Amino acid sequence: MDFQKDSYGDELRLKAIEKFDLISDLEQLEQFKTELLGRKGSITELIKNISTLPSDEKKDAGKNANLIKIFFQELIQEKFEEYKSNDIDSHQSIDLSLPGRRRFRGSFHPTTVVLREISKVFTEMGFDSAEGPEVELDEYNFQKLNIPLDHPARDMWNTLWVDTTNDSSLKPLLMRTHTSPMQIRLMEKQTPPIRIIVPGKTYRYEATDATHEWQFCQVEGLVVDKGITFAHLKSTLEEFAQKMFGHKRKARFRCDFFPFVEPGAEVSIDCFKCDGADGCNVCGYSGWIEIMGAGMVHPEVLKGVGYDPEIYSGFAFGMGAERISMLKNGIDDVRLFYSNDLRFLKQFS
Ligand code: FA5
Repeated sequence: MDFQKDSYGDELRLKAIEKFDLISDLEQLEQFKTELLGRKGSITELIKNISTLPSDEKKDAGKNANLIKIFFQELIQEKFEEYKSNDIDSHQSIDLSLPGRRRFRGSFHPTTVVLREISKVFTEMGFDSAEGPEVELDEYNFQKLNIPLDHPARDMWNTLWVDTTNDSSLKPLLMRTHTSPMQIRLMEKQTPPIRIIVPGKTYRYEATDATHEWQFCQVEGLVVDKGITFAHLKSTLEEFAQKMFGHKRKARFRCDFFPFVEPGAEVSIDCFKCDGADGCNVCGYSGWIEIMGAGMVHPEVLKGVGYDPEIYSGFAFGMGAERISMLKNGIDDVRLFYSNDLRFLKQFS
């Protein structure tokens, strides 16, 4: 390539060539490439700096910097090829006495593990399984669940909205704050009897702490048929708690408010860390960890999907998958699930 002496970037080019000549292995070559062409590499910086030059110098400087970039890209590529072919050559004489290379084996993420366990328990009880959209309509996430536009209960779910201002034909969209919208989608499509679970991701605009993430998974459950009562709800969830956590853990039902159920309940399990005794940082010193909301499907919700509440009744529940895994595995911070620390994740392989 034709480089002008003392032109823009020439000093950098000469120094880089000197460095290149000293490279003796693939690792050094990789590092050289990053130092030169990486996001903060010296050639990248050289190109960025052109904008600070007087306008009459910019054109030549740009041309030169580009030539330097192409020159090194080609040089590095050639060297890579050279190393690759050497590597192939060296493999042609195989040393059979060498121990084999250990293959890195991946494993399921702890959330996947717990979602599978939860699904197994409910499948054994005769539940089907379905999935639904993570980007959801306001209509399904709130309105059809008995939460009209200005209802204060919306404050219970800090919402991440999808910006639809560029397209007036779009209805208000959001990242679903819970899996409950699937109750409506399923009931709109089917006639009872319904017995189904819906595992999936949910999103909330929430400050994180040991038990709160901004993105987590829930498993929704829905049962609708003639003659379904709160006793069915309680026995199903007690059966679930025993199968999931063993006979030692206690489940607690307390009244709670969710606009789409009546009556509503909050289900908690006694804390794995302090055994529900004195309380600890995991259970917020209450002795109990809340794992799900539940209740009898509200008659208004049943009417909304065209079911006659005089004929049909049902129950629903929504549980946090990570909270269940925390309880099962003694994990004391929900933020560990998605911080991508292999030391944590490998424990579940
Ligand atoms: C709901 O989301 C309701 N949809 C549940 C429901 C379904 C009630 C059907 C009645 C009938 P809630 O916001 O409490 O409720 O969340 C349910 C569960 O998700 C909680 O019990 C908890 O286990 C989990 N959860 C909630 N917020 C978080 C968070 N920020 N991080 C991790 N898990 C969470």
